[in-house]
Order: sequence, then structure tokens, then C-alpha cells
Amino acid sequence: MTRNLILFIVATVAIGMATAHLEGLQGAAWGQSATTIRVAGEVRPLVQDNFDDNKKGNLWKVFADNSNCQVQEANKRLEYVSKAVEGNIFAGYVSDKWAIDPNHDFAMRVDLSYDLVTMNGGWFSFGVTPSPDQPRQRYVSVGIGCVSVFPSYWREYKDGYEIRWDFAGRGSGSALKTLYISYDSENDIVYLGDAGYGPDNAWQNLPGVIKSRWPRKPLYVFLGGNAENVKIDAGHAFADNFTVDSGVIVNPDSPTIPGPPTDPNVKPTEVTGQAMILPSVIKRQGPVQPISTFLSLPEGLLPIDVDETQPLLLLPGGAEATKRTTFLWLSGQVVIIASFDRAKLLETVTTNGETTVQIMGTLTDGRRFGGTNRLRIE
Ligand SMILES: [Ca+2]
Repeated sequence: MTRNLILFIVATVAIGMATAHLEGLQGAAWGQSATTIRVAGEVRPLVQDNFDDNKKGNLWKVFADNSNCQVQEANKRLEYVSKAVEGNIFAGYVSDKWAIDPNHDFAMRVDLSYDLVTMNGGWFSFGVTPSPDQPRQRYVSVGIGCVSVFPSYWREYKDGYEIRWDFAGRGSGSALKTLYISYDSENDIVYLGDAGYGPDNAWQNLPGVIKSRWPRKPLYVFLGGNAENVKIDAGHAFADNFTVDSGVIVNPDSPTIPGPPTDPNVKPTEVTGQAMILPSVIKRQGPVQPISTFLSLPEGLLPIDVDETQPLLLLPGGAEATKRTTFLWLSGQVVIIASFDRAKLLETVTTNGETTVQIMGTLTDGRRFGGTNRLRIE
């Protein structure tokens, strides 16, 4: 794309932005409705639950191996109760419609209490799993509990049939401990401990687990108890003050790869920008010119937030950009200028007249971004 054309598009769009809303588009970065979740970088903590409402909010889903154990919010905390039955039975909360992006560092903590002293084992732990429907199949966790009348800290990771664990005594002091999990994404190291975040506070380091084993999987958070033939009554094993202090929260239910959408009137994007598309009239019999697009993203994003390894698409038709340039515009907003061949659009839209087209791409945190505008086919 020539510099003159870029300047022309920029000037045209700058005028258009000042005088009109295109399709009424507004910046709409993804966020949960729960006031406790906020988009990364805006406010800390990102996610917090003190359980003081004594009822499960919309942050969580309940998972339980069977009806012999359960978690329940009571007494302003999350309590685990269990009957004494054979086997190792787990019940807990699993994050619902939110997860942590393993492509960024994160840090989270919780207060745990476990005051039984028994021969058989019982624990309360928290951690992350890439498998929200089967959270006991794959996870990294740390917790406290007791086995062989030995009150202990316990960390574990499981990946299918492979289970690795370690433990350390926690003495006869307070049953209430604050535990910390933090993650160095670049080096793929999980830090677990009871003193704080990072390597300086870690009781244990777990390298090569999260991204090496579960690449690009969003990490669901879980909090829960498990017991091996131990009767645990209410108040003996509980969690409180769960907090994600840093990280990038994603909505894992949204596809992270643009699908082959056919209806651009359906709003498929999670981050909506303003799009301009030139020419505004395409003549089927006219000269075969590329389609040029200009997309400005909501404030707060940076050029490095755009994943240029993922395709930028023009819909309908799904043509990939033949050229694309991303930069920070004078307004402080990210602007993406791109060129597309027109053939796929014309093949897909067979009827002449006004049609809505959309530009769609992906951010490095997995969210999709896009913008729509109208053009006329003749
Ligand atoms: Ca509480």
C-alpha cells in the first residue's frame, strides 16, 4: 500500500470519525457483568471473592465427584464437607466463563484453613486447570491438609495419569494459611508458597507444566476440598478471600480463532472498533482493485496487543489481508490498515446492492476484534 493511499484513508476516516458514528460502534472490551471482574490493567484486584454473601455468585460453577462431599458458602467463607467414604472425593468451585490467559504472568492467593488431625487424608487446595469440566484430570494446585496425623502443605500437579506431588509439615500453629500461586509466563514456571508471589517467596517452583503441557489453553481457577475416608464437618476445611491480583482474564467461551462467519450483521467480535472500507462502491464489471480498510480499535489497546500471527479477515467471504499495517494513531488509538482481494467477497455476496462487511482479527490475549461498515456492490 502506498503512503499516499494510507494518508488518504487516514484523512477520510479522521473526518468520518468527527462527524458520524459508523454503525453506532462503541468500544466494547470484554468484561464480565460481575463487578468483581475487571479487564486487566484497569483496577486491581482482577477477581475477588470474600464469600461474605453466603451464596454462590456468578463467578463459579460447582464441581463434585459425588454426593458424599460438597462445598457450600456459609459463615462468610467457602466450606468443604465430606462423609467418610472410600476413595478420594473432591468438591469445589471452578471459575465460570472466565479464565486466566497463560500467555501472561498471573498471581493469585487465598486464605485456607484445615484443622482436623487424622490418619486418613483430607485437604483444601486451590489451583488452575485447563479442563473445567474435568478439573481433577489436569491441574496444578497447592493447599493444606492432614494425612497420617501430619498437618501439611501439599502441592500437586496432575496431567492425566501422571501425578507429581510434594508436601511439607506446617506444624501445630494456626490452621489458617494464606497460599500464593504465581506464574512466570515467559519461562513457564509456576511458583507456589505461603509467603508471597514469585521466586523469592516460593516454597516450590514448577517449571515446564502449564505452557509446555497445555499450550494456549485458558486456565480455569478452582477452589475445593478432597478427602480420603475422612468425615469433615462444616468449619474444619474452608477457603476465604480468594483474589487474583494480576494477570489477564479472558472469556474462554469465545472462540479465539476467527471462524468462517457468514452473517456480518451478527456481532461476532469482543472488541469493536470503527471501520472504513474503500472503495465504498464495488463494480463487478469494473477494474479489479483491492479493497482497502481502516480499522481503529478502542482506546487502551496498543499495537503489540494485536496478534499479527493470526489472520485479518474480510467478511463475508473470509479473504485474508494481503497487506496489513498496525500503528498508533494520533488519537492514541491503534489503527490497522489493510488490503484485501475482492474476489471472495464478490463470490460470497451474489446479490448487488448495499451490504455490510466486517474486518476481523485477533488480539494476543485471544479476544477477537473487528468493525463493520456498509458498501455497495453493483
Ligand atoms: Ca469471608
